[in-house]
Amino acid sequence: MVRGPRRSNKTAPSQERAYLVALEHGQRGLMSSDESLRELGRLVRTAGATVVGQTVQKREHPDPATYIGSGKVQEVQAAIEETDYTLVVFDEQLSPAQQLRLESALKVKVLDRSALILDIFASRARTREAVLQVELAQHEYLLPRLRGQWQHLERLEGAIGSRGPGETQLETDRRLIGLHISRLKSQIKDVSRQRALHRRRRERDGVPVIALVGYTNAGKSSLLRALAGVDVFAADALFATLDPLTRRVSTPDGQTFLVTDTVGFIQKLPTQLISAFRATLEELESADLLLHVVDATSPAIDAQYATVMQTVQDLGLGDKSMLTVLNKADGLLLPNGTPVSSESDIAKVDIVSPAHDGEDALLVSATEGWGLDALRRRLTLDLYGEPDSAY
Ligand SMILES: Nc1nc2c(ncn2[C@@H]2O[C@H](COP(=O)(O)OP(=O)(O)OP(=O)(O)O)[C@@H](O)[C@H]2O)c(=O)[nH]1
Ligand SMILES: [Mg+2]
Repeated sequence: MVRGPRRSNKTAPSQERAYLVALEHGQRGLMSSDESLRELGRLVRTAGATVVGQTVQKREHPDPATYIGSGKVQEVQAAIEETDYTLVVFDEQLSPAQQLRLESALKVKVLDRSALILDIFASRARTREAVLQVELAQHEYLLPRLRGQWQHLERLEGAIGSRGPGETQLETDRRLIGLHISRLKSQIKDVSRQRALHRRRRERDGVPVIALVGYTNAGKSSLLRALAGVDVFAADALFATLDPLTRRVSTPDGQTFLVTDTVGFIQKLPTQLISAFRATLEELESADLLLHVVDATSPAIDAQYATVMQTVQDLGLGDKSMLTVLNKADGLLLPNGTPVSSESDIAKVDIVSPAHDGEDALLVSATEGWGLDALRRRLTLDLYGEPDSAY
């Protein structure tokens, strides 16, 4: 169920009908607006709504007032006739003022990509740490948008109860949220301290740590499952994994690594989420190696690869050693056009992408178990510096 920044959607229908809006402007992102819209559609479906229509606006710059311009707003307004949408989702972060204006023009809930991602994260959070982090991100998102929350009260000017002693309801609310944010931050700090203790204990064990990074849905959890031979939740949904999970992986000659699975990345990831997830992402900081899992079958492979590389940079992890694996090799085609159908086929695949810069990237299929011996061999070599004699 899609929950907006406003909490009071008591009358929400059982399945929301979402209309998607993207803007193609001078400042192009890593993905084309079509690819980005397709991704937004998957996010919407992951959040439990149906996509009933979409539109792309072309403008040199986003309109400061309505993001897409008033003419386009009218067009979106008219689309309700045909599509009966209950919700409009914008493919980028809207300013609080834009969101408010769009909501009053369109008379339905307006969400942006950030709110949608926050919603999915909220429904996925399981551990105390993830719950705290998502709650922090939601409050930070909500804070500058509070005006909309209390609009109905402002309209009832003078109504009893709409003013606190010496301050407006809005100010009281901002202050409460501010307090809650600092409380959440200190709770997260506690969890983070415990995590650091676990990490130090692991470091004392001297077992090298590999952290899986990659675009959401690339197959990180599936790869961990394949490597560790244990049950790890993997699903064809965006952000299936939120909580870091570490498993021991052994090679046939008894070498071991710890492999940590974490939250996936996505383009236009809300800044609140990146900072809120710092505690989780600290797992990446202590890793000896980042194993970058790429979905080799994705039509947006280059943009996804670039997004992950950029996010790794933004997190200050640019200096870490990284090994790239191109996953889902079973879904690729050979140069002669026939599908890859066995492990030995993967050596013949020809991939032209920055994700595959020749010598380094390894092709694997996590679900078929292909290429895993080569991967284990390579990891042993990188982390223990000697060939694994068992192979
Ligand atoms: N065909 C094929 N599908 C795969 C492979 N690896 C993973 N998948 C599928 O891709 C989807 C996503 O896999 P996950 O392992 O959940 O991906 P993830 O990177 O952990 O995703 P998030 O946790 O959402 O970031 C699932 O439906 C998997 O079954 C593979 O090698 N081949
Ligand atoms: Mg996962």
